[in-house]
Amino acid sequence: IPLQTRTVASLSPMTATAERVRRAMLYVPGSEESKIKKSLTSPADCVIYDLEDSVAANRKGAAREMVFEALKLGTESKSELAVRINAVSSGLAFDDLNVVLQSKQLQAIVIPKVESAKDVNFVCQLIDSLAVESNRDNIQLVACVESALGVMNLREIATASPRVGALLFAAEDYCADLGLHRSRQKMEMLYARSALVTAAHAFGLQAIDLVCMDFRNPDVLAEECANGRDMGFTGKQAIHPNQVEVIQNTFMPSEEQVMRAQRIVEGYAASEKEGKGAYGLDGEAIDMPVYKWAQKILSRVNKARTSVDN
Ligand code: 1VU
Repeated sequence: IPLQTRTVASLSPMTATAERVRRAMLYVPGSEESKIKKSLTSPADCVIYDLEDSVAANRKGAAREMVFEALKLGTESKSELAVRINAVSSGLAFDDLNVVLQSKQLQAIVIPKVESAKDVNFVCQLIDSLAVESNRDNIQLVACVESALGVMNLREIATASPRVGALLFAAEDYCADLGLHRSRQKMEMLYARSALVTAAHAFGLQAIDLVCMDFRNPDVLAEECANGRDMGFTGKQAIHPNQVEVIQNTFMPSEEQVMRAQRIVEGYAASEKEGKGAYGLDGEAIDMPVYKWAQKILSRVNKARTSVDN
């Protein structure tokens, strides 16, 4: 399917375990039936049924059951099906996992407030002992880093288990932890977001950016998406269905970039045949780092294409 003939937002994330596409990850409160229903037809790459902050304390038990049922209904969904459990430190995570790991459809667990490898290991051990056997190998982890300690321990979190597929930055709790005011410019989080992106790329993981809380303002969303993409994030969290398409389109190389990358790769191969490591294209020097950039762009698009074909 030629990429140019479809909008990038229509690409499906269903693909091999290690190659899941996660540009837009939409939270759906696990205790709200109408939103769960709406999520079943969402084009989001990943739907995250939330058992944590969007669920009131007195609805936790009901939410677990509702999410379990929602996962069953998601069989036909094109989205990756994930559940955000409560933090390991909350004492609620075992009860969450005890229910959702009985699902054959669950594809990812989002672990909030991860501060060290121990949090990841706790969840891995429960997957190994409680998950339905036929689904056990399919379950990936998204580790949410939302504190100063989590940022300090990024390496051990990223490498805690091969199940970890993505690191996710959560701005609200990070700002609360450090007593920061979240600004539109986001300078107060620059170090933490850069550190997370760097750790993710160093260990071959995806990097998921913060939530745009101003969910009725398309300008702020577009600005945030471009900022996150330019920093190296590969996707972004969403809290409202109307954020999904903008996020998906931003976290995909543009057609212009893809065409340039194709020309760079072709030109580089030709120049190498002539024994040259650098050549000029449209007045700009193309050398090995630019060639690697072009390869990365094409590889990202090919992964998305593969996911469409599957
Ligand atoms: O048209 P309908 O009535 O059928 O549907 C509404 C609404 O139910 C639905 N909708 C959603 N469906 C699925 N997932 C969602 N997240 C979601 N949000 C809304 O879309 C239709 C239009 O909705 P609306 O514009 O009237 O929006 P509401 O006022 O109903 O809801 C706004 C909020 C922000 C409350 C809602 O979008 C929401 O609950 N979002 C998720 C919040 C969440 O999960 N927070 C925790 C994760 S974020 C985090 O922890 C970092 C701070």
